[in-house]
Amino acid sequence: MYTQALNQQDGVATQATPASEDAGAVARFEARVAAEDKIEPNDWMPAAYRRTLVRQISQHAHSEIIGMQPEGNWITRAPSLRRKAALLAKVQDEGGHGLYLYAAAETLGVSREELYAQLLSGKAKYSSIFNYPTLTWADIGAIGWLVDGAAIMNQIPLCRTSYGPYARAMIRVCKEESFHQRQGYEIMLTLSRGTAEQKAMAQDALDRWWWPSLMMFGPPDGESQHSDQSMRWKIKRFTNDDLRQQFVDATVPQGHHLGLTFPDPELRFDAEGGHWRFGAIDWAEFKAVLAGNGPCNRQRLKTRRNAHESGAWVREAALAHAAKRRARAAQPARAAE
Ligand code: BYC
Repeated sequence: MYTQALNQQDGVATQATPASEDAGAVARFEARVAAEDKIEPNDWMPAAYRRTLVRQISQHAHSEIIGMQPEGNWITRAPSLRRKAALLAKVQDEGGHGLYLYAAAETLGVSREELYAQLLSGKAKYSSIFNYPTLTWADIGAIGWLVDGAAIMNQIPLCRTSYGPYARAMIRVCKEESFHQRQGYEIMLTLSRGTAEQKAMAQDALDRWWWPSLMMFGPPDGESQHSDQSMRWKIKRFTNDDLRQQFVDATVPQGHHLGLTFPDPELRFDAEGGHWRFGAIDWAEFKAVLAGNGPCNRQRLKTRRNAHESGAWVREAALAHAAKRRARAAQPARAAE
């Protein structure tokens, strides 16, 4: 049996390397993964598998929570009651996704407080895409269409990821993301078929969100430090470049249907390969955003920290309420003594 003790490594709580991580245990684990068995919280798993899952699931949870901000920015300015209701529901869904994912990470033995502390201190990563500003209403359409579209492309395969709680959380998340993608595309369709000014607004949003959306899939395969191992463990089911290409192939015809132009002069259909080929991604920009120097990194963290601090009374009240209920539940037992 492995020990439940957790230690600190790379800023992430990890299981101490257990004495029993012998070749036999590892081989049995690998055979289960190869047989598409789901690994469950109480099953034996290599410490590095646990660490990788905590890293990926918690970064994913942080992305959902930080991802509420760019769109939350437009709730009070949505152009109609219908748009406002849909956007409000979408932003609430993102909060819910964050909660499922934190709960999935907790099954690996890490506490939610620890994960929040990593986010608030700036130590933990979250998706690069949420460090860009939402300047116009069309950005809400572009986020739904492109950002949620990219998220679905990445997350549908995660419904088959080898860790059971993560895979199950992804099933519901993907259903909701698919609604988000459609509401975004419908905003883009309405704007593209509207006045010249509205169409120009949709084009401008596509121009600004296209390249950052492609960066969401992570560095090119040759530079992806975790992909090989994560693919072997069936945590990831496709590489970053494969998913990026699938996204481009699915999205370019949708953009053409809108009558919009992609901000990539090298974009062309390769009839032989059956793929849309695209130009070079600016990886220097991606690295700058990851290093904390994107247009909104500081603002996003500041807003999250403020929300955490100003929500302290809610957490205290919930704890006090739970303590009161526990005390009340214990009373009849004491009276009977
Ligand atoms: N942004 O070895 P790699 C959403 C990091 S939003 C920031 O390829 P891996 C939503 C990576 O963490 C999407 N960091 O890593 C939609 C690693 O750094 P560390 C959130 C990135 O893990 C609408 C380093 O670069 N989705 O759902 O094998 C509204 C090397 O990369 C990014 C998920 O999180 C990036 N774009 O592959 C609201 C999906 N890309 O950890 C919310 C689950 C890479 O060594 N995650 N990095 O310091 C995944 O599928 C994988 O973690 C990734 C990266 C494909 C993202």
